[in-house]
Amino acid sequence: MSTVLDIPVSCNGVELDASPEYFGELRRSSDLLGQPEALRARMMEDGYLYMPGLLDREAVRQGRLSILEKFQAEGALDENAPLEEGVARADFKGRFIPDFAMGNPAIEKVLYGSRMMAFFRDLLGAEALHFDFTWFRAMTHGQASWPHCDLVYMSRGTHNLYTAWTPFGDITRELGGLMILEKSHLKADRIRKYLDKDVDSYCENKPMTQKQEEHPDQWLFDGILSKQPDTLPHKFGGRWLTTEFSMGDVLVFPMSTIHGSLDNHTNRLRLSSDSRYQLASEPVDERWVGENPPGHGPHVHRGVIC
Ligand SMILES: O=C(O)CCC(=O)C(=O)O
Ligand SMILES: [Fe+2]
Repeated sequence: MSTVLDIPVSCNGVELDASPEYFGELRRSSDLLGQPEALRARMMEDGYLYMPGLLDREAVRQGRLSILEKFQAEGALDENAPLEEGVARADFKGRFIPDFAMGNPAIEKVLYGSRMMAFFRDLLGAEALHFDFTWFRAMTHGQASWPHCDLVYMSRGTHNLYTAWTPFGDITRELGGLMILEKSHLKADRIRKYLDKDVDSYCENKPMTQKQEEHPDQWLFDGILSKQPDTLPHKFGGRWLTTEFSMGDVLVFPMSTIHGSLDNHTNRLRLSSDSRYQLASEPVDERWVGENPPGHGPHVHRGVIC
């Protein structure tokens, strides 16, 4: 069986085995809020912390509306549906929209406001800082993220770094949402070669591939761990874990946890962000901080000896 309530469980069209040995629910850790030791222990044990209701739901809703208003202004939404539902026009294709999120007070209040920063101060044990770059995604029908670890995109500062994945809408199973490969943070040795990569680095001592020579402006490596998400539970021995997320929830995980997302099977936008937090005292990956974070691309490419 690969369906739950008749909704296919899939990632970029690849069906996942939804039987209980291979697919399950994220564990909720909101009962540990305000207990830093217990939060750290749970993070070490599970490789993630799912914190339902950590954020103010109304503030998240205001953030959602601010994004939907921008889509409405560009004519991306179905005018016959209420704005809040975020129904996309049939010809609209979702995309990565950091430009809608950065400098947007309604979004930054949620992601970098007191609740989130206090949570990371507790988890990290001292003053936290956040990256200035905000990853924000509007996913439409059939769009999802392939399995990966975040380290390959942001390893140039401390590796004691966390991602917060924040839904900006109630994300039912048919809208997709994030999934985590159970206990994958404990299997880092098995993917060491992958984790040591940096999507903006190239091998100085190896000839460029023809593709790289033809498209020097493109990514050298896309950071994807696997395009066979269905095989990973068998290969690593853990289930894919997800849940039905609500506005106000946050899912936090470290750089070595394997994760991806499920397909959106609706005509509504799946809105979510990923933001990053670390100790203020530790080195920062320069690509993601400053007034105009440089981000990925040829301007930050580095030659390394492979
Ligand atoms: O929302 C997604 O599809 C992917 C998010 C992700 O990879 C992350 O939060 O690190
Ligand atoms: Fe990620």
